[in-house]
Amino acid sequence: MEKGNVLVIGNSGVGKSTLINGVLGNDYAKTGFGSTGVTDRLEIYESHSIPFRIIDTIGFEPSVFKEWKAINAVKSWSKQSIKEGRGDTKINVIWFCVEGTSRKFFPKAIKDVLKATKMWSSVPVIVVITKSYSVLEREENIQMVYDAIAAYKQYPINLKRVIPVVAQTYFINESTFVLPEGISELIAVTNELLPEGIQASEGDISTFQLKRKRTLSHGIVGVATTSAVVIGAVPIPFSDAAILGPIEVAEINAIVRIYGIPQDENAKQFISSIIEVGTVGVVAKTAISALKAIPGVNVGASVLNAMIAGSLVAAIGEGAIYAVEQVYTGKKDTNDLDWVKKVIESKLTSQFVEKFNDILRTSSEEGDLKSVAKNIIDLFLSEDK
Ligand SMILES: Nc1nc2c(ncn2[C@@H]2O[C@H](COP(=O)(O)OP(=O)(O)OP(=O)(O)O)[C@@H](O)[C@H]2O)c(=O)[nH]1
Ligand SMILES: [Mg+2]
Repeated sequence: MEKGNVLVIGNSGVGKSTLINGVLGNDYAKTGFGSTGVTDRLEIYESHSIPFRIIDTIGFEPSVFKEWKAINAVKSWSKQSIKEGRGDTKINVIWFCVEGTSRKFFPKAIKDVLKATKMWSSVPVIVVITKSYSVLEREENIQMVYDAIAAYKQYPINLKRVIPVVAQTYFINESTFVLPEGISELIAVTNELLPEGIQASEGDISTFQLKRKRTLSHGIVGVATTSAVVIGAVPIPFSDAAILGPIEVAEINAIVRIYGIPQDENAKQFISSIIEVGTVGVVAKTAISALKAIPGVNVGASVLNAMIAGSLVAAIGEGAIYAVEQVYTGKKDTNDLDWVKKVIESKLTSQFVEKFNDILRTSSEEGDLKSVAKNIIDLFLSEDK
């Protein structure tokens, strides 16, 4: 069975390392004595008796910089291990530590951690209230944690449990002390959550990767649109759509590469179907004639041509991203040529003319080409999908 990974985070000095010692039984983790024992990078602990690794992070200082240092350390750990051929370094459960003795700082501490861990939004989280020495305050502290988390809806987390813990005997005086508590509950709940956590991290990673690919593709379409605007502004005696062929070829090829679609014969056909619709296809030609015939246009002929060229390349790029994403996620296949043609054609029909009208309306008379390109990109690529 796959060994899970538990990420332990929380402000500096809340007791993360002490907690880990409490869980692992032996003195695996370094704990802080004064300023020298502060963990200054990731420490990863394993024990034969427990089916998960525990990752101790550096404390979250109030400075933004430190916050990112801890999270970046975790990210590069994951990346590095995947490169080395080990795929078992995703975060499966988070122990999010807040200090029971300073509960008035719960909201601030919780906000910082929520922000930093937003890339793991579906990973199960256990909030550990460390140093829960006061038995009387425990219930109230649990409620305060729930309230603080509920106040930050913009950073959703998969909160599963709040557990007050004393990791090490706490001496009030020679004869009065608080015994360790909550550790075995923490281990049991973590165990229970591991299967779900292993699935969740798969999901988070693929959503994250999909978003990255989409952002990169938007960048490609932006560049292609800008080139099309520049080319379109120069009067040329050829058919407008065909002149954009090379730009579209580069655009679609780049998108296909970003999504890692295998470059086989099917993919080549798939790409040429898209280009065909955008260059010599009837729908593209009809769209262009429609745009040229819009009455009462207050921009010059060359700016109008620039807008048409840019819009065409942006619309095709947007359609291509959608189509390629369907292939990437396994919903469609590159040999489904009729389908992909329809997708691209649909991007060039009524919606297209509508968007173009918006661009016309928002562009000023003198309309420099840069702002024309920017308007087009914003309009075609801004919708949330
Ligand atoms: N007695 C007792 N002391 C604790 C407990 N938890 C934390 N402490 C003390 O609190 C101090 C800080 O604990 P650490 O575990 O080093 O805190 P940390 O979160 O790892 O701190 P950084 O590594 O700086 O981020 C140490 O002096 C611990 O001994 C506990 O449950 N019982
Ligand atoms: Mg520590």
